Amino acid sequence: IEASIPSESRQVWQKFGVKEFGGKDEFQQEFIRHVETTLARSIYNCDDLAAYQAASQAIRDRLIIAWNKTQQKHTTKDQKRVYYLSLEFLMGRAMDNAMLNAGIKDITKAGVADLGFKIEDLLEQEPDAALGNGGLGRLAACFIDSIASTNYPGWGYGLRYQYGIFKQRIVDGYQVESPDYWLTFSNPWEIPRYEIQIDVMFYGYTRKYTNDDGKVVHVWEGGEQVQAVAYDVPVPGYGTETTNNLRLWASKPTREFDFEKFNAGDYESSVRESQKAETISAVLYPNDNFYSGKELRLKQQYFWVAASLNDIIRRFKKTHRPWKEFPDQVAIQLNDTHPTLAVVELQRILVDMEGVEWDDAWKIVTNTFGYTNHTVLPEALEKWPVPLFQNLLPRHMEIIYDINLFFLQQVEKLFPKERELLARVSIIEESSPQQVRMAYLAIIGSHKVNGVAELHSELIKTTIFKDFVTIYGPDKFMNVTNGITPRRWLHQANPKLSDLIASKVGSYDFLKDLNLLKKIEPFAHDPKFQDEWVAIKKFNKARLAAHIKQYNGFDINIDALFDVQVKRIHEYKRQQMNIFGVIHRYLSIKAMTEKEKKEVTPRVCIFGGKSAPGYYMAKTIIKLINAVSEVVNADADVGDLLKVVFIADYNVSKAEIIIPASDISQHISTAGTEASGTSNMKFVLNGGLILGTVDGANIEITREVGENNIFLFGHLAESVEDLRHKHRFSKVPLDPNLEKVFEAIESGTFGDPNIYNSLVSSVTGSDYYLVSDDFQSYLDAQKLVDQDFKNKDTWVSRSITAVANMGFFSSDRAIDEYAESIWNVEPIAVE
Ligand code: OAK
Repeated sequence: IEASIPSESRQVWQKFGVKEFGGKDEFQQEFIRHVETTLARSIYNCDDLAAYQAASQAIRDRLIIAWNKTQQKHTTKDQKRVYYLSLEFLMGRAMDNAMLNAGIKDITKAGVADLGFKIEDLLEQEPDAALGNGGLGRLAACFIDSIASTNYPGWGYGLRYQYGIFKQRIVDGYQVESPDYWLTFSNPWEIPRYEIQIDVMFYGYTRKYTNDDGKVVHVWEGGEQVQAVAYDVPVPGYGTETTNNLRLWASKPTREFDFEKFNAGDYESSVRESQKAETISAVLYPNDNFYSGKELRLKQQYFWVAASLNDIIRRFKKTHRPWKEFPDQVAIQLNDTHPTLAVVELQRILVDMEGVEWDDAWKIVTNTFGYTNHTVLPEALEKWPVPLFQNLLPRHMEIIYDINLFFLQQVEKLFPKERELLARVSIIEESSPQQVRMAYLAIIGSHKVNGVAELHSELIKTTIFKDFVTIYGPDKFMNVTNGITPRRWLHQANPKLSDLIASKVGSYDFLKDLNLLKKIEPFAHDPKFQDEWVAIKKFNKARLAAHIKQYNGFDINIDALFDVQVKRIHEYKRQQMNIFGVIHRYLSIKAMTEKEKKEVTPRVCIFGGKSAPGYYMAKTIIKLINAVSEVVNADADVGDLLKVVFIADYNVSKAEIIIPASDISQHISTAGTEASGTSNMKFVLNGGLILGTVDGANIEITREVGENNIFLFGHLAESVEDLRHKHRFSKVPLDPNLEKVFEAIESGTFGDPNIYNSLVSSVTGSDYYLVSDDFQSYLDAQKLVDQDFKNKDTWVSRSITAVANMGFFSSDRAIDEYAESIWNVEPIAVE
């Protein structure tokens, strides 16, 4: 296009090329221009919302300029790029992050202040982009921040849900969901690309014919068409010009509506088809670590995968390279099995549309993809019923059968006569109906498979994917321990701590090279540094207390120990064990003399998290927490010694307030169940200590910060199977302290005990999550926490030492590992 513009015109273009605003004045000019033109408002009706929108527009313009530069640079350099395919991106708010990463926070803050606004009030106007459930979606958000910040050419691809994760309210102690329509006031952080429209087909039938060259050609036709429209979200790197892209797809009908029906007066059915198309990207499925085999979900997956691959291939084709070079130009990472259809879709495009031979195509496919597993929980593993699959994607089903056939032939050659092995590793599970095992397809279609923490990566090799290690050898399987972005999770969430650290490190370079945190370790026992450290924690606790006052309506004592467990509610994460522990504490305090009470370490036990709407047990846990909160907080015998808080609607923005305020946070999953956890890293990075099981990344955190700076308890992963076996085949006596807790529940101390029957019997019965087995060890660890918290000096030095040793958990490090050992991509500097 540029070449078509005559050279004298090009000079005009260059003369007026848009520049990024420099200082405060230029920002203010842009701000006012957006108020008056983009928003069509004025000084007389510019409220906080309008001011937020105008400031966002000004900042977004800046990002777009950097985005354009970056894309031009990446196109001319023409190096290999990485594409991160994730059905979830749990981004949270964008404005503060954009200001920080672009290095314009001071300018904008001062700029809006002159115009009569407080930056904090404007930031509060932004709704969270909550396009994810929990760990997997938030990891994707941290990863794209790091890919940009470390200058890798990389895009995210996802879905533009109109409704993100539901909003949670607590009514009468129960979770009540309402829709999260986050796009009400338009979204300044996205750029609609109405010109990028991709047709996607579902249903239809297949046929084959032999062409003039005697080649068998497969055709898929006659299905329903929908259109994917691109929305681009700029992803600015921190301290670099690199601004990458997150491309989210929205579904649109191919025909607006059926005019014939419309003219015949059948208005309703004339728009029905268009409405059906739009539902594809309408809503995020609200399950975390759980598979529910709904057709619409499979539709979402194919819609997104087909649009993304089409886009990637279009970009590749512009370089006029032969197909065999595709994996030298393109790396695609599958964020769990949700995008696994991409493996099949690429094979289909190569073989059916581009005429590449099957074996050559398959080499291209497997060299392109990498697969990350995020869970070993059996209920989370995706398996699609063959009939449903076949109906929706008939050609893909055929290709899967062929992939499976060739794979099983290869296995048979390697391990002749091992019939059972063949059945075990087949992509098709021989159940009724048959099922497509997506994880197996992802392994077979990728050159690398990784877990997300050391223990987890070992577990997948020895349990769920054991046979594949036998077949492929161990080198295909590896570990990349998760990480978090220190920009959002330290500097943005805890600016005071970030400033204090910078005063000792000598700069903010630790936000790019987190290992520099080591430089604060010598100050762990420095009284002045300790005082400042303690004051910041206190400030953050007061900030959270104000939030709790506003939303829960009561005061908490900020000198008490803040004990926090915030994450999705799930039996494996064991919030039930936590609340049983709280009940135990309550009963103990009730039994104390006034003198004994003087020795108690006051605690505020803080919970937060959403339950999947259909997850009965998780909802019961929420109800119990709220019931206990009501009783305990109103009990004058207890006073300030114990308070219980449930913070409703836990999300990224609330995490940014809650995490910096914790003294202790709980990561207490049954050993072997939590793949990694990432909030554990966030809490320690903010100076809180962990009370946790020997699970997920807790293990590596312990190695980094030292055993003295973490409270570990509970059975190890290797004992879990035996313990479960015991529960199944004999009567294991209940832990005596837990028995007293259950007596209190059953006697009605926390309201109608029948509500909790199934929750209690899940423990008194098979106790699959080993709550009773770990309970004594949990209480012992809690006791140690109480004692150690009294010794302020050692507590704060442990907190400082822990932070100093968290460098490893930056997502920049994780991304470098992916780039080096899976993607083979190199960074590109953008001036
Ligand atoms: C969600 C849906 C399906 C499968 C897994 C998940 C998921 O969120 N897994 C979580 O991924 C995080 C990022 O790797 C881990 O830190 C969590 O431990 C894991 O539960």
